[in-house]
Amino acid sequence: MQHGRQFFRSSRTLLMGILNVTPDSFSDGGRYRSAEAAVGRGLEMVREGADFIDVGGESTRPGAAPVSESVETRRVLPVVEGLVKRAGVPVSIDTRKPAVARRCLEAGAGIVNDVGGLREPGMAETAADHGAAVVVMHMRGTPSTMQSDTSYADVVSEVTRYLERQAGLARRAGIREVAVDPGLGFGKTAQQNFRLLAGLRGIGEAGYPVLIGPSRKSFLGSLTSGLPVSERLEGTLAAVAAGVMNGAQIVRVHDVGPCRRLLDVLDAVSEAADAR
Ligand code: HH2
Repeated sequence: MQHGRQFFRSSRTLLMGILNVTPDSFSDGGRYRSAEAAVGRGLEMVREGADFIDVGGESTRPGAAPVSESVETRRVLPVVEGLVKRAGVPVSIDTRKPAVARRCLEAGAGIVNDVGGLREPGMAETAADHGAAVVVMHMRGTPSTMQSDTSYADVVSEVTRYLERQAGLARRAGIREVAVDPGLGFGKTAQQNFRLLAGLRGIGEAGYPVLIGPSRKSFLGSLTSGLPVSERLEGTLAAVAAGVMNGAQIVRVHDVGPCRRLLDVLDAVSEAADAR
């Protein structure tokens, strides 16, 4: 239980380190074959400067096959338990399933990162009952269908409206802390992802902290002839910098050390601007 705790308010930009314990995530799938190895990577990310560790047990890359509740729970629970004991930072559970979220919250996770945006019945209540903070992300449909319709009249205003509606639902369910996320790479063209990064101020206007997750995603490789995942660090850092300068307060990344060093400089510049 994390009642009373504030996760998303900080004078510095917050960094969420990604820990996928899946065989098929697009960039780190299959890397951590035991819970112990995954916990070790989580602890390493804390040393590198992560403020939260986000544990995921189901890949949400375009076209990914869904996994069952029991498989997902078996993947994430021992890792969440290990990190709650040892990490010293809040643990976030990246899931669309209320039952998986509940098991992890009972084990001491403090944040539910829901790429389904609280659409699953019972998810908002589960988070509220455990005093969890929630990240509400925008995605049309599901990971298996999301790339089939990428037509938006105005992507920024449609995503903003959706996030405000789902964040309002979260507050009415009794969730105290809500962050909103435009869902970069989730059912959007490369151009639409760049438009969202440019339009983050509008998304943050309702007052919810904004989280972005551009890390290593394919839209960053799309500007050249298609950079592979292993060559998207600079693109990730550029997207993070642009996002933070446009108002993002939380960033979700794989490459924690380089990103923390980037954020330290950005935060120092913004502090200097405030001090003038
Ligand atoms: N992106 C992914 C997963 N979870 N959560 C939030 N809030 N925002 C995101 O942009 C986001 C997310 C997809 O990336 P990754 O976890 O690296 O890959 P996979 O889904 O293949 O495991």
